[in-house]
Amino acid sequence: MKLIGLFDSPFVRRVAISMRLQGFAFEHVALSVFRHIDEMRKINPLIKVPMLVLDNGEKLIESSFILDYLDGEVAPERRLIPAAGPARRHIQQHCAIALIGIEKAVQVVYETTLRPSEFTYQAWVDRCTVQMHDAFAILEARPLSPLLSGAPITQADVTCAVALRFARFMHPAQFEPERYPRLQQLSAYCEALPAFIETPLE
Ligand SMILES: N[C@@H](CCC(=O)N[C@@H](CS)C(=O)NCC(=O)O)C(=O)O
Repeated sequence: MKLIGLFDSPFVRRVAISMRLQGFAFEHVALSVFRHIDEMRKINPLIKVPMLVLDNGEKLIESSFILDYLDGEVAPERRLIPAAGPARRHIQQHCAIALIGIEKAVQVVYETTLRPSEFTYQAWVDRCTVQMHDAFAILEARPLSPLLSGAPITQADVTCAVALRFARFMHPAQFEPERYPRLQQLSAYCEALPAFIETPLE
């Protein structure tokens, strides 16, 4: 399989980390949606990452659907989201909130770096920044992840840790060390795992 996209994309990074955790071999095709547009368009005319190209040539987009496909390819105990039941809903909703944190962090980056500075719409930046923090605050208010007391890792852990790492990296002034202590603890634990270390954001 080939995974298209850079690890500075949290959507790509969570797929790559999940693949490593689940033992999938893949070739990483490190193309940027901004710097390699022509090459990217040949592979994915939508110029979005991640894309997973299966060995039969089938192309999958949208990180949540890619992860769902991968979960379907492993034994039940290796799934990162269970196939059914309350735990599935809980983990999916946890991921959904973390993905909003990511999406808002990305929107601030796009608004402040892709537009000429005189066209930055500060009210939108402020709104997205508040929404980003609201998402992390909701996650922070939830119980500490069972991963930290020895439970198997889930997609909620992966996506939460990837989200916090990305948001902190992109917006360091927004994330003083004492903010979101539970999430920081989860992030520190996850970022020390081989699957995370082998998938560096920078
Ligand atoms: N919901 C999508 C989001 C993917 C996404 O927005 N990726 C960004 C990179 S972080 C991208 O492709 N940006 C290029 C663009 O939006 O034109 C997913 O989870 O895969």
